Amino acid sequence: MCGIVGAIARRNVAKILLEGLSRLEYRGYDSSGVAINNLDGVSSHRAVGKVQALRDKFAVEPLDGKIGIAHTRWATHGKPTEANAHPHFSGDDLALVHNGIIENHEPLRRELKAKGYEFKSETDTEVIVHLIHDALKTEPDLLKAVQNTLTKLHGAFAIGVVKNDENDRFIAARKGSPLVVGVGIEENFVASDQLALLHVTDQFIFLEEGDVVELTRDQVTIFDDNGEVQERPISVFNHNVDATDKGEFRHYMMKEIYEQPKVISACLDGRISETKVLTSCFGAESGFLKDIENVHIVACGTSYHAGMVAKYWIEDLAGLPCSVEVASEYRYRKVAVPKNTLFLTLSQSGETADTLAALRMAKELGYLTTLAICNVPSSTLVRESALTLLTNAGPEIGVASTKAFTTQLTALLITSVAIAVENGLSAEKEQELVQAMRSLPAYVSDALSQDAHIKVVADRFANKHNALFLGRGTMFPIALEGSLKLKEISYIHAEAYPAGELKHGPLALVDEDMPIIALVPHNDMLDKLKSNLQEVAARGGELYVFADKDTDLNNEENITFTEVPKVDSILEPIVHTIPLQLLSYHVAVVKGTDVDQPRNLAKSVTVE
Ligand code: HGA
Repeated sequence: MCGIVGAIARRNVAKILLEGLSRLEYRGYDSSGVAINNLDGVSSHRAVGKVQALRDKFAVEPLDGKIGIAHTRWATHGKPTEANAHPHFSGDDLALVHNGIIENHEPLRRELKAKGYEFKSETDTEVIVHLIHDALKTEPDLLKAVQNTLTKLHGAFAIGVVKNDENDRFIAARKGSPLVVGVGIEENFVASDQLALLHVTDQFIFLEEGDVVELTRDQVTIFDDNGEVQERPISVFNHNVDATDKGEFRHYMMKEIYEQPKVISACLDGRISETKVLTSCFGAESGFLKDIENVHIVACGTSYHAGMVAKYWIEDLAGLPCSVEVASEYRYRKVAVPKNTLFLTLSQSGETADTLAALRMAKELGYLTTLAICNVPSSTLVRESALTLLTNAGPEIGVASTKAFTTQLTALLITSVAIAVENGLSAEKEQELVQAMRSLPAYVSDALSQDAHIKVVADRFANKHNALFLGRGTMFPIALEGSLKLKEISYIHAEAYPAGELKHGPLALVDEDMPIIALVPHNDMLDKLKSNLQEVAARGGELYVFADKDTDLNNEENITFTEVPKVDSILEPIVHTIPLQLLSYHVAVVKGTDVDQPRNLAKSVTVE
């Protein structure tokens, strides 16, 4: 979602802010803006479109100053226009950037209008800056005026505030949206994500819910939501994982697809031996595994699809009931929690607003414990969960998730086997599964070798408006994920169905124009799926089959066949994901869409 950067230094901060925005652009990219405080007051540039449009304005009219705030927007309230772009002002001297949603903005707007404030935008954000301005009339200290204002806001926010006569500090705060402080030498920063600041520092402080922070050049003072000063630890970023460079690849998405053998290895590393899952990977408290009687998995989007695969694994291997639910539904209903239920969340960023809200709700509901499978060690989800299994995928910049998904699946497989071991899985079966996992990176590499063939296949999708994905068993969630990927980046309408559901409705859609993408597992579902394919072929549907060659589907007429390596069936959902990622990628490239930053989407969904 939106990205915020703020800086105070002894040098001009304009370049620092613009570079920070470019690094944050994956979060939101409909408009951007910067406000810089210098001795003449606060001046600003805002522009619709990508950060380059803002850079173009700086090229014509540079801004120069030693304190500034900046923002890249993913609109929630009001169209992506220049008037709605942040920073927002109250008068000429007070400017603010905001990530989040102010839920009570309507009554606040009415109150402020009654006091004579004029609104220049349609955003919920603008109320905050006028409220601070109003508070300053009775409380001239900017820090206190901000603290007083925040008590009036309902919803989620991370903010940065500058004022023209404040030449030695700026204020930032967070509640419900992420914000990190970057600590430099005689300069300090804030940002929505530490990636935005890696060009200026590697020392970070992760703010807690409700924190307000005063940043001067030499000091960072953090106040909790009771106004008490708090010391928070500084973490040092490991530069080996700064992957904000595309390398030889044309898009981040392709780079991230090709990183999968390496990051799946990193995810397995230290979590399995030659024969066993090493339960120490869940932390000192791995004793919880033997008490689990149920599992509830809650996630959003691609992570939800990973959770759906895990349901098959957990029920099959451990024989325990497992339910999977999207977080935006879970958080707003009354949930019945059976005794000894593990609450498991999945999120790439660990900042997904709905998943965090679900976790906070679950913590009140008497679960056995909470486990987060997440890619970002410093994220709120990790900090607020009792246990964590990191996916170790490294930064994922492409909006369409690829390596985060396959490493989530890998982490879920480790978790499923660990739970199963406590529920009667034999040592031989555990060893067999662990051996299969050890070969996973090599199979994923093999799957990537179909890239050139898939590129040719993708050409045939360029003029399609619809596509239907079919799978059975663990391949059904992979079909869902494949169709989501195609929708997200190529804007082709795609649906996914369990293949057995075909004749209960979707078969009506099948004609010569409809490509059907079938994921064929090589297990006891094979013959059933072959029958489903016959049903499609009989109606003239164009069949694209992804299967291993021993399925004997490669020589069938009317089938475009893509070979997937033959693997142990437990690995099939992970290995079958690879060709679908490549297909979506190449279709998007043929169609000329913005692969890494598809329209209307943002990487880390930090608002509801
Ligand atoms: N509500 C504000 C900020 C949106 C946001 O944080 N998106 O991620 C707006 O619409 O400008």
